[in-house]
Amino acid sequence: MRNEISIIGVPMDLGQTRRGVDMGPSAIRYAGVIERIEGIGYTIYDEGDIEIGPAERIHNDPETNLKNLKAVAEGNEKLAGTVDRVIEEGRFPLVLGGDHSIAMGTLAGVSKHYDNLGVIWYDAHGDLNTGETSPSGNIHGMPLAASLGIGHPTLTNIGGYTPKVKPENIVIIGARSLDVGERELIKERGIKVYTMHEVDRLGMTKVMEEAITYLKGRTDGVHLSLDLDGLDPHDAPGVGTPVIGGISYRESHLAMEMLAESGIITSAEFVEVNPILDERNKTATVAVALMGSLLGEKLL
Ligand code: 4U7
Ligand code: MN
Ligand code: MN
Ligand code: MN
Repeated sequence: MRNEISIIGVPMDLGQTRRGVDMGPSAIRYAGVIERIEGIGYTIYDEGDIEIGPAERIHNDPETNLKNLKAVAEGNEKLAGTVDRVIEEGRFPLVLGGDHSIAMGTLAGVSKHYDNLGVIWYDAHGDLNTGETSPSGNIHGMPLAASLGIGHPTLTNIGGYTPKVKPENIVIIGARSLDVGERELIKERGIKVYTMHEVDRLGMTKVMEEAITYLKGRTDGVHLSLDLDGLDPHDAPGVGTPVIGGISYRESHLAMEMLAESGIITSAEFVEVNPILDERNKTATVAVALMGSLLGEKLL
């Protein structure tokens, strides 16, 4: 792992319709992210927050079924530029969300630095919808599809190129809410998915061993995109689209430690922290603890 880390806040809430997720980066900073990571021994550069434009006057375009398309795309273009620069400067990008639509910008900034980027998508959802398949029109349910080059060109071309990731370089972990179109896409493209069934059946140790071995063999860098709703709402209540029956805090902590040990992670983002829906900043605090584990924090 690089010993310099850049923290990039993205106060994006336009990829969905619940208020408050734009305050995620503040909540995570307030939960002590900088002190925590400095405590491990890294040098931190706080890049501040990406400027996110106002919501569109007509946010719902019935033609495309994409809410706030232009504003979401613009925020992501800026994010892509910052992530690109940070990697150029030799630092590890740690992106704080904000809703999950920001993964499009992060991946646009990251992927140009690798020939074969891998992605771990830690989430209750697949985020593999397009305007055509989405039941909600919310773009935070579409970033993985867009990064595969599937969906509206304004989204697939963020950063000026497409695709950002190949289907065989993706591992989804924690899925338990997949829409019909997403299931079809997973089968059609052969995306590797560890649903909650596999997490229960194999245990997190085996899931992570397999995921790490799989990605190590085929990628030259791995981005971790961690949606806090991958965790059970009991451990991470401050999220906009909670789904019961999720990954526990302990299992997640173990998963992050195994990733730290593997040394495969080259960039990361923690998204969907919504302090308005949270209990005493619990979800932001969990996010910071998981960042610590991912970055190699040790008990002894
Ligand atoms: B998140 C959903 F229909 N699939 O597309 C949709 F269930 O980034 C939810 O993972 C998307 O939190 C959740 O609206 C997006 C819905
Ligand atoms: Mn989710
Ligand atoms: Mn998500
Ligand atoms: Mn541990």
